[in-house]
Amino acid sequence: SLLCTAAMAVLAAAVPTAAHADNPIVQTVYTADPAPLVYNGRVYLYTGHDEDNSTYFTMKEWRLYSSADMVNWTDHGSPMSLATFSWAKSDAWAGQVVARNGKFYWYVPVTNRATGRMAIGVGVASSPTGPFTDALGRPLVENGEIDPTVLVDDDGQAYLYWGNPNLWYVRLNPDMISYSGGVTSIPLTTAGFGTRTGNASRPTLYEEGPWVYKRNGVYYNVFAAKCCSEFIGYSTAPGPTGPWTYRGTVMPTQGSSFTNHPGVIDFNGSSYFFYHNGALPGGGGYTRSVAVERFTYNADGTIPTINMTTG
Ligand code: FUB
Repeated sequence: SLLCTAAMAVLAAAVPTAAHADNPIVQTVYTADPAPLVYNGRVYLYTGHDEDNSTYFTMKEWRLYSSADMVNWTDHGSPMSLATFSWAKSDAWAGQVVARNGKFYWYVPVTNRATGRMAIGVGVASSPTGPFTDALGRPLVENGEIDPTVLVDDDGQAYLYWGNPNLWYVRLNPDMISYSGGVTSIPLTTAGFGTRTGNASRPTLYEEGPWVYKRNGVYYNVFAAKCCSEFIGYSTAPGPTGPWTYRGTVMPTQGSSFTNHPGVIDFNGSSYFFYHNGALPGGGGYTRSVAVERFTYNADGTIPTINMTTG
């Protein structure tokens, strides 16, 4: 398998700029939970923002970077924050943006002030760079769980998946901000999500951070496994709702962040795996940095083991 570190760019602060450097992609602030979107010949990289000197996931905004070549990156600042959602109290955690209907929908987990529980909100914009506004004025769905990912299938049916400690999905309507049918639990079987030992309440490796996509007819669910020295594992399925089969490790436990978080794209003929670690000075579990590795799928569609640029 080809594992090659893509040359990355240093990013200056708020002013769009372009320069050249290695991983981590962003070297001016701490970033986490990379969510790449390929749109109109560019990669848009949506991230969380860890505060300096943070001692928890005290995250108040999301940030955006983009590139046409995976080398030179533009800093687009913060197009969405907790303040976007009047009902959100805290915890601007891991989200994903999808393009549809000429709009861009940003699904994020935040704590609902009224209930104190994690809920999924939706930001919407007419440009990938925002500005994003609250599409609903309330959560799309709320069950105390986190980390939304969205797949729009070839037949137009969209699915929102999320969850920790469980894994859930709903079928989104074409408007992308409502859903039909109930909130459905995906069975966390060991065949589907691997075997975890030493934690009776969590028998499978699935922890959080699902990233669901379809490639060559195969549905992939790449996820953070086995807290709390997370590695990245993945499962595949013949359809969007399963049945899932655990396929093994994508990225071993490495680096100084005890979480990791996947984002996978194909762009300009290459495949890229985004993740986070603690590679910047002062970095660690609550001061993370997003990074990327170029990789090549095996001939049978399986994903090779991908190692971090260490940190
Ligand atoms: O960044 C806050 C949380 O940490 C995310 O929601 C999880 O995926 C983990 O990365």
